[in-house]
Amino acid sequence: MVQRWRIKERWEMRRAVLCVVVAVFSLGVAACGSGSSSSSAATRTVQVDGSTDKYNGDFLAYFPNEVTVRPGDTVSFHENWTGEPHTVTLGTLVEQDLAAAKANPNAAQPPINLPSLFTQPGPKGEDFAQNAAQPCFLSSGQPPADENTPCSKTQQTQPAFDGTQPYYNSGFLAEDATYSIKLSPNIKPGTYHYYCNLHGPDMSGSIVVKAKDASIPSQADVDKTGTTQKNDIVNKLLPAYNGAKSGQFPIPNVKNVAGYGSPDVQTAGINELIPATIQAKVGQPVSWTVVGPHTLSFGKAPIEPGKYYSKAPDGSWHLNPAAFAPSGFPPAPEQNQNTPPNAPITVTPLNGGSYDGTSYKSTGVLQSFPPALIAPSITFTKAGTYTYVCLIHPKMGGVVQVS
Ligand SMILES: [Cu+2]
Repeated sequence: MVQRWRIKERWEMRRAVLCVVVAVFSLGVAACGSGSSSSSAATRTVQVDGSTDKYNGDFLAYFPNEVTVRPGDTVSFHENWTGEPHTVTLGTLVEQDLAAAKANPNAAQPPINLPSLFTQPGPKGEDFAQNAAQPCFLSSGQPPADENTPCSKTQQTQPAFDGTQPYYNSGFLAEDATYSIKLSPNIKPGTYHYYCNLHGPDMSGSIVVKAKDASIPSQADVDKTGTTQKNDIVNKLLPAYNGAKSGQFPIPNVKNVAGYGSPDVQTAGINELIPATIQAKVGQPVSWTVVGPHTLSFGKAPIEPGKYYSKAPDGSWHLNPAAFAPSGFPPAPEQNQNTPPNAPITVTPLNGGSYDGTSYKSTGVLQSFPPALIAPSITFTKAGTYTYVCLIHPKMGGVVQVS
């Protein structure tokens, strides 16, 4: 379990520069205003992740993080694809995990005991874990412990959520997926928590079930609360973003970054190459300090950015290994899994050799999180304009102008 959590961490949890692990629990922002009190069943939609016009980024959050409904109503989740994979996972086992994490917010290893979206790296690299990536709705017992074993087909048929099921997992939410939870007419009023089984307690939310005849906020109110919560996060990240764009970084000797964040914001990241255009000279290496899980990929890539997953006919989800593998780059340095988050920042260089623009060249996925960052470099051997992208995060691209 310890190792498994670290895999999750490597994806996102330690993205912020100089971070101190601070657990952020949903704050339960109360939606107010007049809403529906009709006796017919209502649907309320929650956004998973999202975007902003201020920068290209991701949000490890649900907007809003609390939604109020009644027995018999439906909560719909809409996945806004930023390249960060998510689930909506709930049930009494999730409540236990979340309660344990909340009771011990400074734990180096949050006590998450349920399956996580990705496998541990094997000989073929990481892949989706089928016990977490495929839907699973249990009325008793535990999800399969084996990463390659999905729940049975009958367990993948979704019943109404009645609040007593131990495990109720959407599975991986692909681009633009809508996942709906119909609440049983018999569900007890109360608060039901859910989380993303990749990003853990930091990415969680709650469904507040009121009495059958209660009034609930309208969808417009729900949307407004969600937008306010998202804007609050954006406003917290903007100073770091603007600083980076003007060349100010908290780490010495950093000029170019691939991905960025702030130690004050655990639940969102900036997926940009800063600066967007790098001026370079023939024969002089260009290097990037990577923050997050990113690739730097030049030339004709095996996939379109963000489209690194696929569903097989048997319902299993898989990562595209070619998308994540290095090409014309040495393998990424091993990250020390036991580095405490508050250790001093280290930047490990990764020499990608030379490039003349004629081939596909990619770092492969670099899992580069504070405090252990990776800095790939390339030496361009010909003048010209070189465009490049990250294959995980759509719209994360840049240019190197070499003279
Ligand atoms: Cu990226």
